[in-house]
Amino acid sequence: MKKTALITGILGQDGPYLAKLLLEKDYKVYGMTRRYSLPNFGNVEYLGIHHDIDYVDGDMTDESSLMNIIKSVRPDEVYNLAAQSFVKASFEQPKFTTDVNALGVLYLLNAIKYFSPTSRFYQASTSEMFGLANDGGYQDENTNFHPRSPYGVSKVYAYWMTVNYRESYNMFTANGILFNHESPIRGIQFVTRKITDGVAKIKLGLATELRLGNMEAKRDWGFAGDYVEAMWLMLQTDKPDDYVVATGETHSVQEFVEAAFAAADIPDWKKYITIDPRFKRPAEVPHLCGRVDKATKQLGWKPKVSFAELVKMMVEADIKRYEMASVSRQS
Ligand code: NAP
Ligand code: F7E
Repeated sequence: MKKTALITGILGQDGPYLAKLLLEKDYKVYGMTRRYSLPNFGNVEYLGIHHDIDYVDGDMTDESSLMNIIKSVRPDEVYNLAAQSFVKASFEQPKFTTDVNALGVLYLLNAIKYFSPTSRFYQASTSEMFGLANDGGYQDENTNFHPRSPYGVSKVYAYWMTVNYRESYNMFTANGILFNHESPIRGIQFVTRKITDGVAKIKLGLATELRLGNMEAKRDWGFAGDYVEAMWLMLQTDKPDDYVVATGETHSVQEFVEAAFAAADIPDWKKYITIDPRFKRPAEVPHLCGRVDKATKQLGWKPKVSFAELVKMMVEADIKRYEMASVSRQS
């Protein structure tokens, strides 16, 4: 019998990478999609797996839809990746962010508790829960939470609900506390993809400027394709637990900009950058750097793609996208 997995957030960045990994491991993969006015299957098409996924309709804010899905699919594993995941937008839409990221997780945990209590559950927790907290420059499983945005706060609620259902009902629930991870299918609003897309346009003469906010913020950036493997490993253990997933290396936004311009062979990056206060946040997370010892020791997980390789991969993919679009316009 094939193992079955349900992935919420299947059409985002991580969903397609995780689905690809599970399909390679011979899982039957169900992907939950919400109602759309225009189909947005670009990321699953990019990874060539669109036709291998069984789509089911649901929304994290609609408890009955989650109950129906869990009742009918009864998956071996549930990966909850759905979220309003853009930190900046969470300041403008705090209630919506809370409905999806916090209450949505409660609904999903309840659906599992009532209709499929043996399903193993993965919650997409985040380094944004640490926010201002850092122990000597690093964050790990023992670091206190000090979230700095409605997004971070909503994820702290979901984190503790995931722990609470494990402790209260003996359910197999695990939190992956993932630090920033990126890829060629990262959403265009996030700073890494915004930079690599902007650099590609400048390289091809389609733009002359890139507008950014706080260039000093530091992040621990890894490759999404590596991180989904850690998600899967967390659900294969004998005992559920919570793990930090990171590279252990931190870089500023400015360092990412420099690396991206260098990867495209464009000298003098400074002349293309304009600081625009619209992209700054009411409260910032200044410094994230994860200590990944627990995941390495207990799961045998390590990141494979380096910072420089990640930047190059994303810049090259964006240049290729614009070149192909130009070829198809001409033909
Ligand atoms: P993403 O690209 O923003 O994808 C989020 C997905 O959630 C989208 O497919 C979106 O659907 C779906 N979604 C949003 N609201 C929903 C709702 N009400 N009901 C059902 N689905 C809904 O995020 P990601 O980068 O793949 O991240 C995956 C998860 O990991 C998220 O929970 C995120 O908060 C968390 N996380 C991400 C990072 C990171 O660096 N990427 C780090 C730590 C944690 P549409 O396609 O319809 O918009
Ligand atoms: O910002 C700064 C910005 O939006 C990174 C999500 O996946 O990772 C992500 O959250 C940094 C911040 O990601 C711009 O102020 C400067 O300091 O790419 P971001 P994020 O906020 O770190 C965590 C782990 C998640 O869980 C989230 O879901 O870059 N920054 N200038 C900018 N950021 C953006 N977006 N745009 C700018 O122009």
